[in-house]
Amino acid sequence: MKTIKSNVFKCIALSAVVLSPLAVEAKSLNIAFTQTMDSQYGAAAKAFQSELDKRSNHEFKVDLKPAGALGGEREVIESLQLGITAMTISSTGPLGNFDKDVYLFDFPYIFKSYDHAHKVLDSSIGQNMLKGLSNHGIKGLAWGENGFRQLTYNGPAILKPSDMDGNKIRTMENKVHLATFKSLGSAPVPMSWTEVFTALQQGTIDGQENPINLAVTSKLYEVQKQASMTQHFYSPAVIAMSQSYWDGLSQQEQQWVQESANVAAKAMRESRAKLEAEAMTELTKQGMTIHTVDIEPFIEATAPIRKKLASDMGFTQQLADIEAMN
Ligand code: EAX
Repeated sequence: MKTIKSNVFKCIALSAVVLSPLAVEAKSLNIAFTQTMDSQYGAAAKAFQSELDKRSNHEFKVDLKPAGALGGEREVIESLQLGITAMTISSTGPLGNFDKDVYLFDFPYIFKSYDHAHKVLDSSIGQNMLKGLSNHGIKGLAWGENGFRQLTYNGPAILKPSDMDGNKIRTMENKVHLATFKSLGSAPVPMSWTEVFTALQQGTIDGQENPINLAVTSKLYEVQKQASMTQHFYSPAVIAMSQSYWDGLSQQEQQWVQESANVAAKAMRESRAKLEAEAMTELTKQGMTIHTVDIEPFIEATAPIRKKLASDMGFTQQLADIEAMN
């Protein structure tokens, strides 16, 4: 009886396959990110979604998971490595914990402008960095953009490095960032972005640092009175896929994904530029005071830690190469 039954099932299953050769099952794909839909992350995710839909003739069902719906950046990267989440758009914040080569881009004041950063990311330095992620279960597709990071905080104005003294600033879970803030006398508190708003609201930290437009899209003006435009780190964003998900795609599908990621990276840079240009006016309107600061003293104050970390981590030559590309 059992055999007859299972043979019947086999027959039904087989005929379903034989009878519907044209029905290609849509591949579902989640893109996780911690920022909102109206940020540059949302712009990149939407661009990827529509581009892939177009190129693959609806073969992929792309779901956007904004605002930390699938966890913080560190958790999502782990989830990519395990093949649970297919894709992410993430800052490099926690990435150095998985591939220490990426720390190179997290050094303070190594990129002089957006043009300089783009030149480096689009050169063999940036492209080899993406390739290297494959050794860690992550397929690096393209460099999008988070932006230059600025301080937002409550308390006395920060206009020069010594004003940072004792400030409890949230940093990303990144040892280069932590060391930089400590060297300036600040008391950095590393945490996932998903916990930052509540920590600011409860006053367990005084401030945070991120591209200024994220203070608009994440409504940080509700809990922060001031901002200082210190531009201390340039923050790239990686558009990345789970290596095992990537390996399971056909060559044609991989090409569609890669091309769509390139379009998304471009959209992300454009969106960042637009949102950043509007941010100061919007934040002032929301009652924040924005200080433009002389960054030279900050560049000088971070010179010793830049030098020390570069030599400890073996990046002295790479930093010189980056500087020469300005
Ligand atoms: O990736 O954690 C952070 O501060 C990041 O810059 C932000 O969530 C975007």
